[in-house]
Amino acid sequence: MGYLESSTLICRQERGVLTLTMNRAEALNALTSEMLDALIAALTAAESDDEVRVVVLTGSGRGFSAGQDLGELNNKEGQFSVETQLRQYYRPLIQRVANFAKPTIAKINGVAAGAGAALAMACDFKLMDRRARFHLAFSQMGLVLDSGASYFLVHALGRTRALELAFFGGSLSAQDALALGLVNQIAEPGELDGLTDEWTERLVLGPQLAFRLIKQELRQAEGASLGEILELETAFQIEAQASLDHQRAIDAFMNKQPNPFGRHVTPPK
Ligand code: LHQ
Repeated sequence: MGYLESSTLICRQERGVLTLTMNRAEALNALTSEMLDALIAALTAAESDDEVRVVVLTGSGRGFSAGQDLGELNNKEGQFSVETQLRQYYRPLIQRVANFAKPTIAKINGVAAGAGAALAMACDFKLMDRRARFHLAFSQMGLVLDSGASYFLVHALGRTRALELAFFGGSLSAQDALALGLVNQIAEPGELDGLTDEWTERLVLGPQLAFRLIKQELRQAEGASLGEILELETAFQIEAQASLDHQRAIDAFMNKQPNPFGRHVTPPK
């Protein structure tokens, strides 16, 4: 299946991996409504496309995304308002990414600021170039957290750390983001492509049904009671146990063959 190209979003599909590259390098991929529309459209199409097993989100040039395009937002001639931007674009986009049925990777090649940082945090896995930074300067602009940033920060860090970062955080290095648990792994300069390929290969090989259901379990677990989660786990385990993927893994185990989904090891940090 082909993906509509927009000059502000490059869509490349290869061996089960759809890579979405935000493409306004001259503005550090600051998000315009055209780009936000293109992102939502591409993700909507990818969700029901069987040939897509993993989505990678990244930026062209030296930035991941500098967040909302401040020129567009403050263009008094235009019809943009904070409310329209948040309701019409960011809310559906962040929901779409956080609830996406397949694994997603934020390949953080450069600075991720404001809503650009929130967009990266909404992805399942975050791989970051050592020179990239999160720029969480919402309060520095006299603004509050938005685009899900308060949700992602408090769940990743707890209230005390989240408050500190949101009030005074400013710029956060990749090293600090790793130490705080905001990203999975850091790549040395020039090695982010290779690292991303390693992750996508493992995800493409893996059990797609189990991945989808595990994602839902963990999302639900963020807000549900233990009783509700035990019920959900039971329903999902019945479904997973009946899958061909489980049958293949069991057959391999019984016959002392290698696991069909490849190595199951935690990558070194
Ligand atoms: C930009 C931007 C940008 C336009 C760099 N817009 N052009 C969402 C929705 C609705 C309501 C309100 O809130 C939100 C949340 C948000 O996302 S608000 C926006 C949050 N983002 C920011 O506040 C980041 C603003 N940018 C910066 O502080 C710096 O550019 C950073 C620290 C990201 C990078 O600094 P440098 O590496 O020194 O690059 P630079 O500042 O020279 O930027 C390069 C170019 O990109 C420059 O254009 P120019 O024509 O002068 O070369 C910037 O104007 C442009 N750019 N961010 N958000």
